[in-house]
Amino acid sequence: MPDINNTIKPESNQSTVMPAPVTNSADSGSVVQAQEPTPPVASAMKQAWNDLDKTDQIKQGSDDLKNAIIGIAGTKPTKQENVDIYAMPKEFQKHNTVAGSSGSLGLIMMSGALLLLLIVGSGAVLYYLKPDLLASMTGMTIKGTEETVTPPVQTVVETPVIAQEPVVTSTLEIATSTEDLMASSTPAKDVYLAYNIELARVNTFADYFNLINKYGSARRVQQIEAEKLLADVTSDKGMSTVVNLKKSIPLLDPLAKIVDKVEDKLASLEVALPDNESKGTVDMIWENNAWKLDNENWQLAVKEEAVTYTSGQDRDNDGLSDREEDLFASNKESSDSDADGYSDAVEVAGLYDPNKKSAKLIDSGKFTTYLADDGAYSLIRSSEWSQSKDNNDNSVNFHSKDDHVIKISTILNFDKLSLDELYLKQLGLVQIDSGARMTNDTWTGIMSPDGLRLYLVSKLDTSKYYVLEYKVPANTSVLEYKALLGAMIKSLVIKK
Ligand SMILES: [Ca+2]
Ligand SMILES: [Ca+2]
Repeated sequence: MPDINNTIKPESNQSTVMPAPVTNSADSGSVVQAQEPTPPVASAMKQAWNDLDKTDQIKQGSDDLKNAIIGIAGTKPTKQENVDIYAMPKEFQKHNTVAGSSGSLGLIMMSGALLLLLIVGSGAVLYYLKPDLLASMTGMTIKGTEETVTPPVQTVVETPVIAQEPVVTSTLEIATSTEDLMASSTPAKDVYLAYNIELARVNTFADYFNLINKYGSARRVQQIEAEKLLADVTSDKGMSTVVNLKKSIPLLDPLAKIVDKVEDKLASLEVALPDNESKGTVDMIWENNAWKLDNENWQLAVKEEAVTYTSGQDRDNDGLSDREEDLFASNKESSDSDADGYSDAVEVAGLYDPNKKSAKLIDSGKFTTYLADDGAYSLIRSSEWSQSKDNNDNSVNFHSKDDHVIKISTILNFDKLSLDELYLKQLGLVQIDSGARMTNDTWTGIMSPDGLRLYLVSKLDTSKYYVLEYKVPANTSVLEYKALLGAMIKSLVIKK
């Protein structure tokens, strides 16, 4: 028998007869309540009813239940399809309860499903559209986004390495590295060219002094300051010193080949002039973050007029040309004019008068002593010759009537070169012929290979040097006054 005390919820979704709730206290005391069932519950009850019909075991129970219902209702429900009264067995009540609560549960589940869908959907959208955002939100690496996300991340990481690191290091090196400073500063070669050009514009010693202060190394500046004290720069001498200097340094042009070798803080410039004969070595030194001129040596091609010099006519063949015999008033027809046993040439070379025994040439009346303005030197000169000073190269020139010139120049030895160095430098030679050396009580000198130019320095003062040279007129190659040159050299006395 089914427990009539159970609460029965008659199904009535489709019923036209709805039994009112009845309390059968006399019979069973149970309360049968007919409630309006929710559609899913009705469906479940209907299924349960059908199941009751199908199951033999509970068939009887169900009939009893039907009868009980009929008893309660007073009428037997017509067995129409329209009237269905369902009672739920106890075991189904639970289901019913569950089923009844399944309304809110389903809502919760549906909401949960919607939420899940929303989350998944959002995730999917983010996954495809904003993977990096998703990754940052989740803190996870999104597979499939690695290829697209990682490269930008690497770029961000590498960019500072590639773009910033060199900038940082080079900036530091610019501030600290001598090499970089050298690289970014005016090259030694260009500094020298700038100096060289400005040198061409120098006209006074003051100009040159300023030029050296601008381009010279500390050593060179110190040197020029000493030279400034040494030389009377307001005099013609200071002026001629500069001119002489300018003569000894060629003006370079773009054709000059300059090879610079930089080692540490020294730059050596090897300069070759277009004539392929003159060349120079310039030493530049790195000081105060710039290239400074420290030294320069020029070997200018000596204009060797491919002239073969010949001696002047010497009728008596005594070593004095006929024109020299005229100067000395000696006998052109006799090699020993005074018949003292010494030839005229030997006497002149020894500064003796060839016309008078044991007489000095200086006492012959034909010669006088020339004393330099500053008293630095003295030598004999023919009274017959004219004399001129050339302030351009600080020289004194003695001119014959036939335009031969013997000149003596005073040159400051800027670089404090030895006589040998000076000689080699000036003549562009690599060695000195032993026979070229000459000496005197007051000086030492070296004669040029052609015998026409003597370089000499004082035994007392090497801050300057002298050049005594014989210049023949351009229109001749005859050496008319070679013996006279020898006499003048012999007479030269450097007093300082
Ligand atoms: Ca002669
Ligand atoms: Ca004689």
